[in-house]
Amino acid sequence: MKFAEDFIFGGATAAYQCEGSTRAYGKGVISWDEFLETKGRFQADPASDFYHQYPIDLKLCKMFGINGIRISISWARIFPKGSGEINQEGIDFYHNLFKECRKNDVDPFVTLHHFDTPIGLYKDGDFLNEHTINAFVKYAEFCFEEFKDEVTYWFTFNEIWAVATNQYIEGTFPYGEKYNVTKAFQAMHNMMLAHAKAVILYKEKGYNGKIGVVQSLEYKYPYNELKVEDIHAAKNEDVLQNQFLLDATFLGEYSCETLQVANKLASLQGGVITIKEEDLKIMRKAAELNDFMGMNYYQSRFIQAYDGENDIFHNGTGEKGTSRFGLQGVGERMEKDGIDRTDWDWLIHPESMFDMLMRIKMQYPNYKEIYITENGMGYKDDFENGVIDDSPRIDFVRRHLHYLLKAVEAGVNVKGYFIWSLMDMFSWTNGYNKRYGLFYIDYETQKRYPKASAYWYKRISETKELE
Ligand code: BGP
Repeated sequence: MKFAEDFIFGGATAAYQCEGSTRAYGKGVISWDEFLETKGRFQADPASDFYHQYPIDLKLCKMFGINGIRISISWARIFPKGSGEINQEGIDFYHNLFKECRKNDVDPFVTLHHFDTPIGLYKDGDFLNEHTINAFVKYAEFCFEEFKDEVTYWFTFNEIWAVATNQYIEGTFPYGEKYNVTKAFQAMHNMMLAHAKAVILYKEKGYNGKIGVVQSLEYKYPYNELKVEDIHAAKNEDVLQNQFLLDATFLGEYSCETLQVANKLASLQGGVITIKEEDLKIMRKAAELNDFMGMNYYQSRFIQAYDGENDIFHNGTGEKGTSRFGLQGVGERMEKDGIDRTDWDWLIHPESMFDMLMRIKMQYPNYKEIYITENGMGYKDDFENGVIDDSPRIDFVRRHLHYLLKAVEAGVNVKGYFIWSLMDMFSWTNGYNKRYGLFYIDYETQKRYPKASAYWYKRISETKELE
């Protein structure tokens, strides 16, 4: 099993997590700035100081065989208030960044929204407010035109599910709201509508590149596959995280089964999801125009039926065994014998990535291309005189790449893999002790050090063979 000659061996980043300079160079305030300040645990400054260090990071890409980089544009660097006046300094920054990508033969895969809504729009309801949808489409339109000669691969959103669940169910993203399943569904639908509008606009203007969306998927298995209640619970979670968004992406509408489960879960809380026929018309059109889907894949879940009180605790420190997830009427996430976890309780279950890729091929045969746009392992790296032996991460990535190749062999069109993350960076709900990078960052000096995984990744990219 070998990787195709044109396979992308990428590294992923996101503006707010790596750029730093969050209140500098004309950038507007975003939802996270105030949220993190209120929490007082950590800030996104200077993070990996990518705003200044990007020439070094791109040089490292070239040296280490990394031929693709996921970058997100910070909406508030372009439109400090979300719409209206532009910030030329921000625009110039991204022009320079894309130039540097070309110089190093690294293809930029660019996301327009990676969790960072400008504060004014956020305060007015974020994507639950139609105004944000319209502002997003205008921002997208501006970027498509401004960067048309530099960017070939566009993603509208990063992880619509993560936005919805963390803002409205788990409470770990701003607004910090919990257990509101209806708002989560509504936000997902509205963001998919915004995505659809941006896709149609991109295609109607006849630009030369490709466009899609990044979804975060997790295979949901019943904890006890012989128990009908657990099978239902796994289905609930699957619709909530996967199927609702996959339907929206590839069908542009929701299947009967999807709607039945979604409406049932919303109605348990007395809520109603509003989906208009005119929205579906737009979404159906976009579903045909999408060029690819980005799939972020980290773990699977084993779910059992749950009727207890809502009880979610997020392990944001790396104290293994502290997370809990029980959502009344939906399900409870369980550990599973024989399946190891990271210190943040993420199940290490690479074969589930194969199951998910196969499921997409079977259930949505009109999908065109898939990129694994994030996969990687959060780990407390040891730094010993400049040497970072991160063998558990190598093992994690190797096993996932193995199942990726198996899926390709079984006929799934996977065009590339972006490790999360290119270098260590700020983690939204964990701060800085959860490292993911191929390159270690000493946050005091901002010096970069290749980890063992970087050397390993370079060999795979050069030989196209999995060791
Ligand atoms: C994804 C996000 C990334 C990144 C990654 C790791 O959900 O798209 O931005 O943060 O997960 O997650 P975490 O930092 O919470 O460990």
